[in-house]
Amino acid sequence: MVGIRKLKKIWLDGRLVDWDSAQIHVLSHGLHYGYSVFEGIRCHDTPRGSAIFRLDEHLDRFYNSAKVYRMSVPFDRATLRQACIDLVRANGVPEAYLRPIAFSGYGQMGLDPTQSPIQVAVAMWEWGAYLGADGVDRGVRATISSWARIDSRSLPPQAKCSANYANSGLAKMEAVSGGYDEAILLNTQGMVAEGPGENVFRVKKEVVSTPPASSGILRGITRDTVIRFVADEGLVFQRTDFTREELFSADELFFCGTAAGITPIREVDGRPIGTGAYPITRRLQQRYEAALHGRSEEYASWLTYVEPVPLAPSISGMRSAGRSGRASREPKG
Ligand code: PPE
Repeated sequence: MVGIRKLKKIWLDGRLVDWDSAQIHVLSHGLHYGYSVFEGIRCHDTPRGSAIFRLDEHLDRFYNSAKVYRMSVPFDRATLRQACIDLVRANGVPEAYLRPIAFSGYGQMGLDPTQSPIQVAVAMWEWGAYLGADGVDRGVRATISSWARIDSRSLPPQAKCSANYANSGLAKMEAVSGGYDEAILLNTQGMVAEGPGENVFRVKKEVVSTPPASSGILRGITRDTVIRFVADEGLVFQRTDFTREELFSADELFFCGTAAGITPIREVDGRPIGTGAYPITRRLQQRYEAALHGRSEEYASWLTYVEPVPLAPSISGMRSAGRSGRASREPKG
C-alpha cells in the first residue's frame, strides 16, 4: 500500500543517498516517543525551472521547533538550505513536496531524548492537492471534531513536532469515518483552532479573519502568505477568535497549508457555507498560484530557484549571485 512514487534520492545525515537506502533503526528513539520536528515545503515549476516556496521561513520554523524541544540540529541552516536545493535538482522533479525532519535516533531508550543522537533527513515526493483537486475547485465538507486541539500547556502547537500529529490523526480519522473530507478542531476554550494539517480562514462581509496564534495553532506559512494577499487585495483583515456558530454564518471559509494550498470549505456539519460562490477565496487562490509558479513580480522574493540564475546580457561577465539567487535581485528586462 505505497502511494508514493519512488524518486531517486533522499538526503540523510549529510549526504544524498539512494531512495531505498534511506533506512533507520527500529529502535530510533523518535519513532517510540514522537520526538521529532519537521517541515513541509513545496517546490513548483516556473518559467525558470523549479522554485522552492518560502524556503527561508520554513527553515526558521524548523529551527524554532527544534529549540522548543531542546534539540540541537547537527547541521546548520546553510547546509539544510543547500540540501533542499540539491535534493530537488538530484531528483529532477520540478513539482514536489519536501520534508525536512530531525529526530532522536538510535542510541538510548527511555524518555530523555538527549541521550540519543539527532538524525536529520530531507525527503521529497510528488504530492497532489492534499484535499483533492476537486476540493480545491468545489470545496470540501468539514466537521467539527470531538477532539480538542492540543494546548500549549501540554504540547505546544507552534512547534511542528511529530507528536502533535497524533491529535491531528484522531481528528482526521473521525472526520473521514463520518463521511467528511476534513476536521476542524476547537481549542480547549471551545474556539475554532485549525484543521489537522491546515489553518482556517473565515470571510464575512468582505472582512477576512483567522484565529490568532494564541488560539493554539501552528503559525502557518501559507496563513502568513494569505494575510499578505488579503492586504494586497485591499481587504480588511482581522486576527480574531471565532466560535463554531461563526463558522456556520460565514460567507466563505477555507483551509490553507503547504499541502492543502487554499481549499474552500463548502459545508460544515451539513450546513452549506455562504452561497457556495467563493469570490474572495478565488481571488486569493489566483494570487497564490501566480506566486508559486513565478508569475508574480510582487512575490518573487519568496522563491528560491533550484537552477543557477542565468546571467542577463547587461551583466554578462559578472559572476552570478548564486544558484539560489532570487528573482527580485535580477535586473529587469
Ligand atoms: N496547521 C497544522 C496543524 C499543520 O500541520 C499545517 C501544515 C498548517 C497548519 C499549515 O502550515 P503551513 O504549511 O506552514 O502553511 N501541515 C503540513 C503537513 C501535512 C501532512 O499531512 O503531512 C503541510 O501542509 O505541509
